[in-house]
Amino acid sequence: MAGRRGFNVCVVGATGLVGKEIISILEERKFPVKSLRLFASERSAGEKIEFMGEDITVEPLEGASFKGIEIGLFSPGASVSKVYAPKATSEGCVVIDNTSQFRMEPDVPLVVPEVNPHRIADYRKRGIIANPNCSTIQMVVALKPIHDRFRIRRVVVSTYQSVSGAGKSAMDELSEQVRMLFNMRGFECRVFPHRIAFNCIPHIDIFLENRYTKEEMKMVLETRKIMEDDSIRVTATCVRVPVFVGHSESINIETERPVTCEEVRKVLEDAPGVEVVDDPENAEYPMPVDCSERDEVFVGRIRKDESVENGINMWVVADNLRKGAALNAVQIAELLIKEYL
Ligand code: NAP
Ligand code: 3JM
Repeated sequence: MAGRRGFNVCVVGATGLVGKEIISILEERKFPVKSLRLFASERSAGEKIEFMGEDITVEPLEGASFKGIEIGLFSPGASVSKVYAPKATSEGCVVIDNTSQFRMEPDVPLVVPEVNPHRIADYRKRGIIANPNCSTIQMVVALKPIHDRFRIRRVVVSTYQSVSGAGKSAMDELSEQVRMLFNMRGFECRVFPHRIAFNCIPHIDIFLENRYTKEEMKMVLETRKIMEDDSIRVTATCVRVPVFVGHSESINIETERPVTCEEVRKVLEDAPGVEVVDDPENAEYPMPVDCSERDEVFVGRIRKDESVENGINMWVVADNLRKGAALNAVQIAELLIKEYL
């Protein structure tokens, strides 16, 4: 790799679902990588991961130096980012962090390139740019163009989140439970608090004092920060469903200005990063099986909420590992190098 033009990059959490997706998206989008270092826990140190035809050895994060690394793409979990993101920035590396650790800190920008790319400039404050939660990202990509045109007052969202959002061990747990159930054998619940196979669990992340989960409050607080509008009222119910990849959301919107489905459809058809799939007569609407391994946020089932004056219902699906995490982070890195580095 020596001699190639580009940036010295590292991926922290490189062996995880998000980290692996980041590595393949860097390659796929031809991100200008001069050198790539991969970090994970002691458990996977020494493993090899291929990048641009070369095997790169995974290094342990503990004790690592970030000197000379210009961009760090982090997804090792919040408690690990809490310690290692500040270490990396103190050694001159700009961190794009996928965890919830820094998202709500006022001096850390929280960025979705289709919505608030100008905020990337604030990376100078702490050296960190936060990537929002997967469910928030796909929702705001669809909400922003509607808000700009019709002013959103209130959003009621219910999510149907795939198990890949909870990491590789969660995907293994769903596969194993399905296998065990078909073989009439017993199984343990290690990642989820209940059986996830053929079930729905209305509990993602921890419960808070207000009886909402932390995942639900991420959607409320992050949406307001990204849209730069604290007047938008948001309420969420987040549910884990037995789908491997792809988060779905039922979104109800109330707007200040009068709105029709045709107008919403047109606004969304013209919006960056959105694809409208809405042909109910032919049974066409977005579904996780069709939207995984795709980059766009898919919107369908657009219809008037007939119970209020200016209301719209819609169904939004995206690949949570791509637009919900790795792709959004790489898009931020692309803008960072184009505009600022
Ligand atoms: P995963 O498949 O479980 O992978 C976790 C990764 O973190 C692995 O590479 C793991 O290394 C590494 N890791 C764990 N503990 C570590 C430590 N002490 N030091 C160094 N590396 C460590 O999980 P994932 O799906 O990739 O998600 C990882 C994190 O990304 C989540 O916890 C979450 O904070 C964030 N995330 C964000 C979004 C989003 O919407 N932005 C979506 C999904 C996840 P080993 O393989 O060595 O254990
Ligand atoms: C920890 O589907 C999910 O569970 C959401 C993704 C996720 C996050 C996140 O991005 O908020 C999984 C595990 C976190 C976190 O708090 O960083």
